[in-house]
Amino acid sequence: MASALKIGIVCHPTYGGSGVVASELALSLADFGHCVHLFSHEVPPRLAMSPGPVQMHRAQGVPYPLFHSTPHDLAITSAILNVHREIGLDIVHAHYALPHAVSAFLARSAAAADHGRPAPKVVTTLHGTDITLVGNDPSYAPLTQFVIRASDAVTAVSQWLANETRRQFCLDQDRPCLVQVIPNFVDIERFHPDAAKGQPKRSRPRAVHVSNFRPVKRVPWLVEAFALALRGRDAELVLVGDGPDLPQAREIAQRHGIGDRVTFIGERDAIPELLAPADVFVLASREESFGLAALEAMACGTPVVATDVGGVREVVEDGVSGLLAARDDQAAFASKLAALLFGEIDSAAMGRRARELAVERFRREKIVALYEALYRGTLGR
Ligand code: GMT
Repeated sequence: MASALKIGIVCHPTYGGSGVVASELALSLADFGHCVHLFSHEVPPRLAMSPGPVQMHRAQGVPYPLFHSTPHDLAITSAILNVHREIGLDIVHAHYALPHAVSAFLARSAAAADHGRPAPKVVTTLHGTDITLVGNDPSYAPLTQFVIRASDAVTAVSQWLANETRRQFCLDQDRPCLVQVIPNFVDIERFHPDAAKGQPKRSRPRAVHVSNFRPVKRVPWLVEAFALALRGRDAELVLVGDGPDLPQAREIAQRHGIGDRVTFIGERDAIPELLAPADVFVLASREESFGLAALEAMACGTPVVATDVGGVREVVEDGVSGLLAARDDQAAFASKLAALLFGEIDSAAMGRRARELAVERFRREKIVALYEALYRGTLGR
C-alpha cells in the first residue's frame, strides 16, 4: 500500500468557492488515510460542519499600530513552518494564488534554510479571480507570476482558467509553466436528489441561486432577468448567500413589483436541502472560472440556467444538463429560465441528466485521486 502523506492545505475561510474545495479536499484526503493540516485565518464553514480528522491551524497574527492591517498571511507562514519542523510536511497545497502561494513559498524557503528534513513541495491551485480580477491587477501581477513559476506544481479548476493563466502569466518561452487542469468535485452522497425528500409540496415553480453577492455574480441583473421571465406568471426566486450587492438586488425586486416572489434567506449550511427541490439553479455571472454551486445543484438533480462565461460550459452541458445564454443577453437568459420554470422543457428530465453527468465526471473520489497522484508525482514517490 502507498505510504500516507503529510499534507498542509492553505485556504481562505470562505462560504463558497475555493474555501469549500480546499475544505472538502482536506477532509477527503484525511478519509483516505493521509495526515492533513489546514491553515487559514478562520475555520472554513465546510470544515466546521464536519467531524473529520483534519488538524486546523487558525493563524490570525497580532495587530500592531505600525501595521496598516494585520498580516495574517505571515502568521500562516509561521504556522506552516512550525508544523513542518514538528512533523515534516511533504506537501503544502495553496488554494488561491494570493496570498497563499506566497505563504507556501516562504515556508518552503525557510524550511530549506533549516538544513534539516527536506522542505515541502508547493502545489498551487488557481481558482479564478486570483488570476482574472485580483492576480492580474498591476499591483499584484509580478508576484502572482512569480509564485506560479516558483510552485512545484500548478493546477487550475478549468481548462478555460488554465488557458487564461498561460495567456496572462506564462509568456516567457524559455521558462514555460505547466498548468494542469483538475476540475472541482462534489460529494454525490450529500448532494443528492433525495435531499428534497420529506419537504412540503410547493405551490409554484422555484429558481434558486447561491453566491456571495459580489458584483461579478450580477445578482441584481439576475433579479431583473427573473422579472422578465415571469411575464405575469407565478414563480419564486430564492437567493442564498450574502454580500455587497444584496441591497441593490432587493431594491430591484421591489421596483419590479416582485418583492413577494424573491426571497433573500442569507447564508445557510443546508445547501443540498435548498438545491434539490428547486426546478432550476440560476447563475448570471459576468465571469466564472468553474461555478461550483452549479455543480452542486446538478448533483442534486437540479438543471442549471447560466451565462456562457469562462469555464461554465465545462461544467454545464448546454441543452443536456442545463441551458446557457450569452453573457449580456438578458432576454435569452429570461426565456431559458422561463422554459424550465413553466414546463416548456422538462426540468425533472434535464435534472436527471445533470445528476448523471455530475456523478460521471465530478464525483469526489475520482477528482481527489487526481490530486493524490499529483502530490506523489511531485514528490517522486
Ligand atoms: O475566485 C473567486 O471569485 C473566489 C472563488 C472563491 O474562493 O469563492 O471562486 C472561484 O473559485 C471557485 C472554486 O474553484 C469556482 O467555482 C468559481 O467559479 C470561482 N469564481 C470565479 O471565477 C468568479
